[in-house]
Amino acid sequence: MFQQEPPTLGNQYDDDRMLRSYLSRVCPTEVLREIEPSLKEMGHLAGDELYQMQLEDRLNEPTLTQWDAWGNRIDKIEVTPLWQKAERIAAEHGLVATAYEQKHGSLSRVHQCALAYLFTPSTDIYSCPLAMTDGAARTLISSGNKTLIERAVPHLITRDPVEFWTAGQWMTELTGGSDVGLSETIAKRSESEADTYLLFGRKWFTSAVGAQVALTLARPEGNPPGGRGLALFYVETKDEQGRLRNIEINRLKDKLGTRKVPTAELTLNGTPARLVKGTTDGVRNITPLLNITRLWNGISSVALMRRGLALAFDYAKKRVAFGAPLSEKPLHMDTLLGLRAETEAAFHLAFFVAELNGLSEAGEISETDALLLRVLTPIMKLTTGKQAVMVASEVLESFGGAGYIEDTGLPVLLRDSQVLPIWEGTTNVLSLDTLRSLGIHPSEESNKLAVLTATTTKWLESIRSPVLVKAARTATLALEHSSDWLREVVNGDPNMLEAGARRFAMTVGRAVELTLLVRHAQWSEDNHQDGTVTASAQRFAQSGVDLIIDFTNYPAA
Ligand code: MFK
Repeated sequence: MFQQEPPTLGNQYDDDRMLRSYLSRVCPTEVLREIEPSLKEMGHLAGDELYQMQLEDRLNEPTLTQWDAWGNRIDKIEVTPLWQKAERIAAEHGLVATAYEQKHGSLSRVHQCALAYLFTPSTDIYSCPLAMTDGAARTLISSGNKTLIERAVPHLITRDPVEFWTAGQWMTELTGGSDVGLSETIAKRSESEADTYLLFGRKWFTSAVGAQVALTLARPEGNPPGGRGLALFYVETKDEQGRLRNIEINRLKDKLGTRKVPTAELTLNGTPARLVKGTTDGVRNITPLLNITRLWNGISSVALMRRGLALAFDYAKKRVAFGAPLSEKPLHMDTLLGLRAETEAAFHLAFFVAELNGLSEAGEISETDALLLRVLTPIMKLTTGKQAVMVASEVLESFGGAGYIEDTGLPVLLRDSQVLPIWEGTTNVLSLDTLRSLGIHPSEESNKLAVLTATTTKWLESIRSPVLVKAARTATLALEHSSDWLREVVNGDPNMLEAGARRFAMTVGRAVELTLLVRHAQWSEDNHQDGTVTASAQRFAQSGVDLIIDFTNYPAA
């Protein structure tokens, strides 16, 4: 009787031409030689032991036990076996630490992101607590708060699983996940403990609630409304006996995806907390955390896209229909190659933002690159998040009915991808952040976009291959159109500017992705006689780069 062979995974580093080719361009030979063993090891774990465990762990979910047998409120969260293992592996393999040990200067961040990219698809969004841990370490370091840096950072960046702490990020309240300035949590000075505040309020969406510490926002009594009236606080969630410090976990969220992540609603009932940096400007002070988690979001997007493709390409070799394996069917392969082009484009943007973070953290960033980092972070997050959902949906379809069946382990790819455009700033909120990062005000024309286009023009100077020259032209025209649109609307009807912000940000995102892809394709042709990236660039250039619509008036609903 017929038996279908399932898709399988090999070493996820060895099998990933895209990652290896990228690293061999950006890393000096010596650096690549030093980091490769760690990547091979993670690639092996991700394709073998962790992947098998992930399939076995499929039906497990975190549990919340609110009361013990004797009526004591305990609010104990237990995560699944996969997550327990993921925490240990993450610490030992330096999933956060690598970026802080700075063994390879600015490339340490690229190394860490490559590890995260390999680890993420086999650990059911354990990247969420890691992202927040990384973001909390970066935020505390940049706050200059010596006491908190000495107290917490060594735990957040250690490789010792016993000493390792994860961090939460408690921002969202019932008033809103986007308009954080509306937060209602109040901070009262403690009368008994110096330098301590007590927090009272309700946090409506706190991811990975098992963390030992959290960064959160609250309004010190008497402060004005809005984001400026909030302050950034550091919380240690448990006391020496392991009891929550005046925190009640009301319930776990019943989410579409990320089901392994214990996301909870909390009541803070006098939770002790310390100021991280001043008594105001909490929103501004928490932005280093947001920018790091947005980087992780982009890396997770490309990681899930790549996992889907690894399974789909493998399956295409094994699945026979209408007389031949799917891998010999032009239409099936054309579909997969389209997804590969999207993935490759997204990959280069996400890792370029990782490079910029690395330069910043190593203290080597130029003024231009610092500007690019600020502008491209929201653009990268919003562009790759959308691509991840599209690619995951198509990957499921490429399996036919099997892609819709839970115990293949495929549907989770789509469910988990769907969170990527939502959390850490929705597409629309990040489109507006893009305008904010460009310094756009109705009366003031920004030249920051010109800095970006000057940079992409420079990257494209050395393109010679005729196919790539044509693709580069598409990117350049899209960026020119973006600049023209912005110039046109910036001094006109503010509704036009806001209404077009998503199309503008997505166009810049896709155009920069194409530029980076073209640059890498030329390098691949020159150094490896490899035309695969060129094929992706050619295809991506014709897959909708310029999304701007030139309305003459603000369109009525
Ligand atoms: C898989 C990996 C991912 C892991 C995810 C972990 C799970 C976490 C689950 C969550 O979703 S946690 C919640 C995530 N929430 C958000 O991301 C909030 C989305 N909303 C925004 O980003 C809004 O734009 C924002 C809250 C920042 C707007 O608030 P305000 O009060 O209107 O801020 P305002 O006045 O625009 O900005 C305050 C200051 O911060 C300004 O600087 P100045 O004070 O100097 O003028 C801004 O320029 C600055 N700022 C804002 N965003 C910035 C920034 N600076 C740098 N980078 C940014 N991104």
